[in-house]
Amino acid sequence: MIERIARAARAHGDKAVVVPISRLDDLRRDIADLRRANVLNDYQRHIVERIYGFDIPEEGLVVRSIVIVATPSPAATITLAHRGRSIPVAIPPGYVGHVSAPIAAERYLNEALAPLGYRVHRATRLPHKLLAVRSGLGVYGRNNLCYVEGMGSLLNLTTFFCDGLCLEGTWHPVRAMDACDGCAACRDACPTGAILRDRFLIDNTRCLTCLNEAGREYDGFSEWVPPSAHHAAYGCSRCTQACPQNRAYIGRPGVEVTVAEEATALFLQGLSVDELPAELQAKVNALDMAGFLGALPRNLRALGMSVE
Ligand code: B12
Ligand code: SF4
Ligand code: SF4
Repeated sequence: MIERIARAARAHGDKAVVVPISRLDDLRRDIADLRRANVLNDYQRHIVERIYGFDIPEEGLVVRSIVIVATPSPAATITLAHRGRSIPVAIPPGYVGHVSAPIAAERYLNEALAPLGYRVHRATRLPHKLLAVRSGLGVYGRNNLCYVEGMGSLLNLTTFFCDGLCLEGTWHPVRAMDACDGCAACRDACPTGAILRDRFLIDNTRCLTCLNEAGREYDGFSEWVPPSAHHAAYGCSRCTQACPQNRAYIGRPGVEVTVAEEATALFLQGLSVDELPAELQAKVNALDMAGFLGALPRNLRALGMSVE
């Protein structure tokens, strides 16, 4: 089963590993240790207490293993026509495919496992990076992202519960890349000082992405965010781009989408995907950006574009 899963993932350009469900207890212990160490800020506490969830689905699947899949996520550019100019706006790696890749992976895994009588179900609330690192699929970088061989950190992670039995599943130490020793490229590049000198965990409340993924309920940015920090439709690519371990993957052909003047005006109004014309909906869906349309007016304003 393990080889079948790995092969199916490889055939789709992904990487996958499997661990026994008993590892869930080890994960819980990791998180409990982290909480006890008293190193989490309020947002990190919120993530480990409210976003993470370790419950096994009670119906439909006798869960025996966990499958972790890494899918490359390229950068994208959306070129917006605005006041007679064409303005290329970046969508950093990590967004394209964040909706479509898990759906594709669920489909190909279920197809590959069907002859064995096994299935997978999305496990959306597990700590993805920790699981990827513990399973040996990746390692942490100093920027707190997960690095997978052949992808750098330009990827999405998806986790699944599976009813197939996995007895092996090696468990690795929580470790950072050797390349991080003596390197500070990501910290130097971080526009908001989120990557700290004195501890490994970033200050995620200072991460630009935390601020610019927010929807229309947040109208502006705090005064401590330098205007020069803004460089993308949403998210941030500075620590990813600066990392020498990503050099081989940065600049690979990404997704390119162009948007006409009237459509740019609709983005600047912050309309939801259902309110957009069909042709624009298709472009939004190709970039998996439907969840971030509410963030666009504020973020595009920060890049110098405006409705008036
Ligand atoms: C909440 C969240 C955010 C928040 C908070 C991010 C954060 N770092 O906490 C915000 C909105 C800021 C965010 C931003 C981004 N995110 Co995000 N995010 C998540 C989410 C939902 C949870 C992250 C999390 O668990 N944080 C809590 C902390 C406590 O966990 P941790 O970062 O793993 O920290 C561990 C280590 O620090 C370790 N540790 C502690 N001390 C030490 C010491 C040493 C030496 C070592 C080695 C380890 C170590 O212990 C901690 C717990 O295990 C995950 C999806 C998921 N469900 O897991 C996606 C996820 C992590 N995000 C993802 C992405 C792509 C991004 C962005 C790159 C998007 C972008 N382009 O802007 C940025 C990157 C920011 C960054 N540098 O981390 C991807 C990561 C892909 C990858 N290569 O790792 C994920 C996995 C989503 C996905 N399904 O693919 N994100
Ligand atoms: S830039 Fe340097 S320190 Fe940061 S993640 Fe990459 S190798 Fe590690
Ligand atoms: S994503 Fe941007 S703001 Fe967040 S830690 Fe990386 S460089 Fe800093």
